[in-house]
Amino acid sequence: MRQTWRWFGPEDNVTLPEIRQAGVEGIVTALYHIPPGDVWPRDAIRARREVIEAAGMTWDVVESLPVSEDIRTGAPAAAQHFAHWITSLENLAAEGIKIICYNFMPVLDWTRTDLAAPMASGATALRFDLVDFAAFDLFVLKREGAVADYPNDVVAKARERAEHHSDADRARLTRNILAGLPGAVERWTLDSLRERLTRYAHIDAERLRAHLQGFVQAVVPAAERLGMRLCCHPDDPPWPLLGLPRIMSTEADLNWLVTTVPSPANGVTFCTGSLGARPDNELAKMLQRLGPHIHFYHFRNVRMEDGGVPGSFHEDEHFGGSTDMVAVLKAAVAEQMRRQSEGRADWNIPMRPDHGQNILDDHHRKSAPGYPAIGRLKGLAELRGAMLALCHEPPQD
Ligand SMILES: [Mn+2]
Repeated sequence: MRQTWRWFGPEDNVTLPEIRQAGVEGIVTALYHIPPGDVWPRDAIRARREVIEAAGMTWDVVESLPVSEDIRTGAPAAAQHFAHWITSLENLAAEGIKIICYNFMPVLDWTRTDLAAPMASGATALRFDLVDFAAFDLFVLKREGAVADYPNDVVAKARERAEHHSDADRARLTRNILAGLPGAVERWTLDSLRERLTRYAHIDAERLRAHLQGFVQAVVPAAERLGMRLCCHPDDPPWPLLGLPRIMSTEADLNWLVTTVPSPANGVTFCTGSLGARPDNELAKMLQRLGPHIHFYHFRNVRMEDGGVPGSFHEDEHFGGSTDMVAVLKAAVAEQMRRQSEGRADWNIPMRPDHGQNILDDHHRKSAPGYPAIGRLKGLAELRGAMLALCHEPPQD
């Protein structure tokens, strides 16, 4: 597997020379300043590629080429945005970038209630507390009908917690949850979130799936012609939130995607962190079965705290948590060997350590939530050791 690392561009406090020192081969990045729906110009792609190559690495994966809310909601602008997305693919392919990660999560990209939950070791980690989330939904956002989305005991606990919330508690919880919205958190208010939610008032899972199907039908033929591999990232966390449908949460969901438009260009990002928050996702077995359709790995481990769907969880160390990471890596190595034996050109699937806990100097350095330098370096180093051991062939004597 090819060892890659997510870089948020020139604004990222973790620099390219530092990433190179972590033993990274390839970079995963995006042109974050271009709004969803707009074309990525070829000269901007080239400039970014050249910065990465000057630092001794290659731009291996785009994460993400954003899918606009107009596409997800089936708004009139969707057809034009399909065309723009395809033009961006053409420009990326012309610069030699062939693996494109995207997601189809309505409104929220990812959701946590605590961005620095203390761990027993002294590390801090991202955490999702279902009671806190319900307290936000029911008593801060005050979403209509929200009470039906939570078990009775969760509603009771959320009510009790909300009664003891100070203004500062409510503000912190709101900020943490809004951090998963695309763009700067300062842009978002409860009213703008409510406005976004109303756009989905008549969109259920079936309707959203139809919009995803329309999207892949439009873009996959272009990607195939360009020799590219598209990979949809699963939902994080993998269940509906705030009444919004989510359709990339389970093995059945991922299978539906890859079979609805069968093509080597229509695949998935196998994110063990997102998928691992559900006990019914058996990751190593899922990887074996979905193997031929996986174009990108995110290796991360979560600890399910109650095993519920929805439930509470936190981001554990890469070899801690509820997922048997060695079993996952064994399955990934088997898929690599299978592709090599078939003569597939795409056997060297890029992987990246997806998130890390804040450890050591991470506590003093501002980085994107979940993306500290040292916590990820530790994760990558552990994953690299395990991958090398699993691929090692003893010398013949
Ligand atoms: Mn991921």
